[in-house]
Amino acid sequence: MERTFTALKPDAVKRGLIAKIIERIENKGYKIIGMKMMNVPLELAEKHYAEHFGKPFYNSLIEYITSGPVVAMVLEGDNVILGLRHIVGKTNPDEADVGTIRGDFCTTKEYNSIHASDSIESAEREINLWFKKEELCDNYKTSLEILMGK
Ligand code: 3AN
Repeated sequence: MERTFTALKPDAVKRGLIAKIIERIENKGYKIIGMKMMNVPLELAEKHYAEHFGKPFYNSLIEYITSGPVVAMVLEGDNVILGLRHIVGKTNPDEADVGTIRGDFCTTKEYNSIHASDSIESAEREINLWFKKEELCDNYKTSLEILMGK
């Protein structure tokens, strides 16, 4: 069972898209084991986007992610890292398929509504960066898990 980190970015929160986006995640069958709404401290933003340091869009990326609340989550599921990236769609919403979150809800790379970890290594790093172990609720079964005897 894999885990990934995802965050609904400030544009998604401000536009009232929290429920619509989470509905897609839950409909797919991914289990939410951590969730919090928070303003992102500058230090956390810089650590999260460390790989983009020095790129032309770095400063605006940091400014944007710290500009309003985000909804941070940890999800669990079979191949959830790759599966969630498919639901999220390509970085550029103009190229993201219709039916994906970015394809359906946004129009710019800068404000592309949602972040999702892109590899096992990133997922582990980002989960540990954003959540304390005790903030994760991995002690319950979903109805699907109960049905499947898991
Ligand atoms: P993704 O979020 O699809 O994994 P990354 O990791 O390449 O994409 O980029 C992280 C974030 O940086 C993107 N979600 C987007 O908000 C922003 N970003 C990436 N490329 C650009 C760009 N060329 N111009 C402006 N913002 C960008």
